[in-house]
Amino acid sequence: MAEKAKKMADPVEATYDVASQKMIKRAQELGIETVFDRAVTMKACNIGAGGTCCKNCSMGPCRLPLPKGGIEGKDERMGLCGATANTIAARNFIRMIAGGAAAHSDHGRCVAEVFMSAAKKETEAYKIKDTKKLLAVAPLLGIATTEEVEGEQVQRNIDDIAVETAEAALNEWGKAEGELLYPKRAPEALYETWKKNGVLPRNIDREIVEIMHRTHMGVDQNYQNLMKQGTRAAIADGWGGSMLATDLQDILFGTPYPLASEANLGVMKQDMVNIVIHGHEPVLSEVIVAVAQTQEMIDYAKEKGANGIQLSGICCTANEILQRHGVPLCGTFLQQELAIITGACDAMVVDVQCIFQNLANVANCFHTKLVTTHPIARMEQDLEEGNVLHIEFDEHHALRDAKKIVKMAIDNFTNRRVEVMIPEEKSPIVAGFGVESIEYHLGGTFRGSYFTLNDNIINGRIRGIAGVVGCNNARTRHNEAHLIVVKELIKNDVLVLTTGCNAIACAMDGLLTPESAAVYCGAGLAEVCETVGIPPVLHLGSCVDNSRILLAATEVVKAGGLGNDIRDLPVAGSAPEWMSEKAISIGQYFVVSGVYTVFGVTMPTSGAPVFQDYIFNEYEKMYGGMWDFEVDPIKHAHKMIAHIDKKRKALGIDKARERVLMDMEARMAIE
Ligand code: SF4
Ligand code: MSK
Repeated sequence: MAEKAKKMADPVEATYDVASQKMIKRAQELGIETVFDRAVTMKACNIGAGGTCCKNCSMGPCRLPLPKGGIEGKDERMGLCGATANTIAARNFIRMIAGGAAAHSDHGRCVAEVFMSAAKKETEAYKIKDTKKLLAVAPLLGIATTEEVEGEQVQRNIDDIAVETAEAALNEWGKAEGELLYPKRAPEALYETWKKNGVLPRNIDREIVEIMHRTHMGVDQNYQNLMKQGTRAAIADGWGGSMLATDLQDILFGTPYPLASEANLGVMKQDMVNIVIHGHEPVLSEVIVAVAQTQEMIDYAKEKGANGIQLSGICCTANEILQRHGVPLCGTFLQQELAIITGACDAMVVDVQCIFQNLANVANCFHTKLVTTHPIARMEQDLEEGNVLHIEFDEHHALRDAKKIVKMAIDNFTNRRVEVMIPEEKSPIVAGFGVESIEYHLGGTFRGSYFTLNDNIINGRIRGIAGVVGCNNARTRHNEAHLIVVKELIKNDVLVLTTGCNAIACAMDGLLTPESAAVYCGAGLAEVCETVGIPPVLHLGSCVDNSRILLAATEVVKAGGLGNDIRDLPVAGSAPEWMSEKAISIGQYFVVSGVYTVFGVTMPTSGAPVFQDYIFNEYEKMYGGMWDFEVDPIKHAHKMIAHIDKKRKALGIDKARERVLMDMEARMAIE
């Protein structure tokens, strides 16, 4: 009997991006299966997607499907132990927060440890680069930057400040007493809201561990109480682990400043050694960037017949090395397999998070060396002979590790065995914005303040600000929702701040250029962007850099004229194609910081309507922000715009938006 042909993805239905369509087709021609094909052949479970499948003990899994036609009267669904749909969904939801907060925060801890080595001068690979930022951050962790000498305040020794800052930062993960320090950076009203609701985090690790305890079989069975703990852990992520990661990375590697680069698979070069860096923690990739730029390595690449070394990145490590060094973006989360399928990837170096295990299978179809580098993120295959190998990174010999990896990639250049096919698509971009550079660029006449940004919001040129972030999800067309949501927002004069894979999607589509303002923006936003020369979509970095969005919102509050708290601002959040537990943690800290936040794809609360109503509606009274869910990207954007308009109305600045273009006759009538 003839074997039934395996179902494969339709490349055009699978992705909005033309380069990716070409590469999916290429993979299918070569008989290599990708995530896009598996998404067609493997269906997701609706009960799990709705949040009501519990497997927290071995009497389960207990699956509680939502009855057709919804719940009428009392919801009598329960698991064997009696756990209700609300309890199960809330437990699952906060376990996702724990996973996300742990990932971001452990990333932060790793950076803090490297920071400590650098401060103590135990490593030659890392040095404190941004002392100005060190002096700004140290007092936030309780470290004095000046001392009295002969009756005068003078700056303390910078090395002492660095070591004490590292100690204080590391203490935030496990201190025995008190509360996390960074939430005090939030607007005072927000800090008081957290205090009133009893959700101020004690330390980062404790809040994550407590989630695992509370959600163990037979512990916390009250969805509101469970969410209280989820909130503590989410704040410990956004205003703790992630914010520390961002700050310490800026001090160690430099605070990003706008720079030009390119994005999409077309940044790879046939005649060069291609090293693709993928993951989240930039500690090793920072050194790889430095080593790959040395004359010694460039000469070695030339000796092997290449014209040089082309670095590029996938996912958030990509965003990190882009924003500090201008290294081009190779692609988003869903393009990781495709980068290898070009046949030109001589080495892919991965660290932690968002790395497909299938990369090993794809790499073994080519000459590509797939290098795992992190002790906590290994692959089954990196123990075997073959293309997948483990070179464990350690900050004390980071230079040696980076050289070994770069040299190995160069040696591999001559081993390419499949015809190279790199799609030509790529877009120019301007990336690397942050709290500091927004202040500078939108400072207008009064450089170095947020007043001009606020002024443009008040006068209605800028209708509001949206944070659009998050992943790709193979259950939905790659990049489509990202781009429709963002374009609809900027068309309606909403300035977009972006991170993660949304930032890469926008980059690939040309939205990160100042020129895109004239093409896509409403008249007000276009005018602002053209005047100051910024894109309407500002790249703020990686997933941990969502903390930059929180701090930018705090600066807007401080600048005045738009209320006393983030909840008063005309702002909204969105993750149109989310997939990661980290996205749920980010969503939760956006929401409890006062930001209305809409998710696309699926919502892991939809199977428990009472619990969902709690975080979609009741939350607004408690925190000012609330969750929402909308798959249709146009409706998704308009829900955000409606919220922005609601806030403008509450602030009494809704009239300013109704700007009328007057002709001479009308002007004379006024005079
Ligand atoms: Fe089922 Fe309760 Fe065990 Fe969950 S904890 S699997 S609902 S018996
Ligand atoms: S990389 S977490 S797929 S944004 Fe940060 Fe992209 Fe989401 Fe990973």
